[in-house]
Amino acid sequence: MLLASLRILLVSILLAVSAHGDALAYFAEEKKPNIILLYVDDLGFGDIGVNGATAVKTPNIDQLAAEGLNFTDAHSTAATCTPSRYALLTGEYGFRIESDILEGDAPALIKPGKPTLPLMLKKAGYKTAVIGKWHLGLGDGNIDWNIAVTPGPSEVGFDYSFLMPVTGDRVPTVYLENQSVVNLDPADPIEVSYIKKIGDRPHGLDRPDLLRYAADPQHNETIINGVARIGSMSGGEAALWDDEKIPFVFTDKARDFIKSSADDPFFLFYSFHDIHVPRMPNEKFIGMTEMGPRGDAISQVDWVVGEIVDTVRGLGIEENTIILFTSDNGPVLDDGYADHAVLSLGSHRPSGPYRGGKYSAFEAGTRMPTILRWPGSVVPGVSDALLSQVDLYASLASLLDIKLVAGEAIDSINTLSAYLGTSYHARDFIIEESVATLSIRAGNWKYIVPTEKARNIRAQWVEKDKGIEGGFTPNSQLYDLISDKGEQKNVAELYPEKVMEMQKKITEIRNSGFRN
Ligand code: NG6
Ligand code: CA
Repeated sequence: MLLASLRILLVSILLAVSAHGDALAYFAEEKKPNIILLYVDDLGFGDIGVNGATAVKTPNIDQLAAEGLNFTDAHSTAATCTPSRYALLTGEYGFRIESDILEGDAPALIKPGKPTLPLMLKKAGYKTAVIGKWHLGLGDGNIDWNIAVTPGPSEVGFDYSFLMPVTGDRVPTVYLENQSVVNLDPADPIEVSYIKKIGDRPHGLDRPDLLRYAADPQHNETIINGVARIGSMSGGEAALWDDEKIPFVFTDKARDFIKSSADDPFFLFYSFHDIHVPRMPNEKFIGMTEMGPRGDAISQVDWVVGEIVDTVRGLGIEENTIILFTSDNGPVLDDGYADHAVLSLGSHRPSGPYRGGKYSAFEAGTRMPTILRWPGSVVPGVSDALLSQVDLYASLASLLDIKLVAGEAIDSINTLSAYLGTSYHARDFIIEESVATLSIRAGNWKYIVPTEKARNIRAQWVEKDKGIEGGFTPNSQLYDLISDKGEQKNVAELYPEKVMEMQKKITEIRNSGFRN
């Protein structure tokens, strides 16, 4: 206990004296901390107990918050998966490469040679792994799923990978271990097409009678395990995953990796498939909430968190392990499948007090549940620092005394002291990407860049088909989050100078990056 307090004091002093929150020489003698990033898919700010969830209990996540720092204004970079993950791993916003939600056969988005977070950590001596959903593209544009798929995680810095290649609602529905399909029978090769129907598996459009959940027109191709997916897939019968076992499979792999790495510093990017669609929680969790599959999938996430924490505790490496829990984008209800997510919400608000959700330009698109736990080094509490996931790169580099080179992670700023809670100030500005436009936060001001709805197909799709408040309008929108957390009152006309200032700042950032 005393040792732990001394450690916290030491970390605080080192952060305070180093001019820019730079290197902790401290680690020269101490062991570098392990880093576990628990990255949930589509989990909303209000979906965890500690942030006010009412219809689902998340005891393990709440415990993590009780023993760590709970952030109330921490953001993913985007309101969808691919650009959020791209920014997290490269320290560069997705809009710079116009990244969008990728199809299941899309080529690798992070090109070999690009500086990445795992490569930076490898320079500091870390063993690195990604386990879970990838959705960052694989291969070079013409994937043969029957041989090792490259480039992929190993080409961008992961020593070990165990992947769901895209999303649960896209084919191929198979795991890849170190970039090769697990359990592939060479006599039953896999083929995938996003253009035409291939093979004998029925498609949802033709056989709605075979479906567990009714699906929208995009989720109406290959039926696997009673669920119609996006894309057509033939072959690979022995390799198909079992949706109800995905979290167990990922967690077993994570346990193995943690155990076999306990003597090295390691980085584990644990990328959940939950609570993305199709939501098919294991029977162990069915009925744990009255919210249906979406709520039960949150219980399943909470269970995984407990398992990972127990593994770390069991190995006696708790005080040397940073656990960062967060999500890639805001919440969504029926996202293609009628899985009753809309019903039985009661007083539960997936977006918490914020407006919008996944895809949206409003706050709930990117304001993520975020908890950092590092026993003995980080004082438990609540932080309202304006934090962005894009800064994890430069912040961890600073923690480990790795100097970033010119052109590396150009949007990533060292906000380590805010991550570790020795300061409650992180960013003056952050950018939030949605599917149709960019927003900028300057302290508590929020500005949404006007967008021509009619010209943007995805924006139309979100607002019309999904019924999600996108916030995409042809007019400037300015909100004062101090008096108007829920972004209800557009004050752009009252503060034309603020609007101009925000527009200018966005242009500046677009042209040069945050760190220049
Ligand atoms: C969309 C899918 C949606 C989801 C999303 C990706 C349709 C109509 N919807 O294109 O179901 O898969 O992509 O979600 O096709 S994300 O969290 O990975 O960004
Ligand atoms: Ca997501």
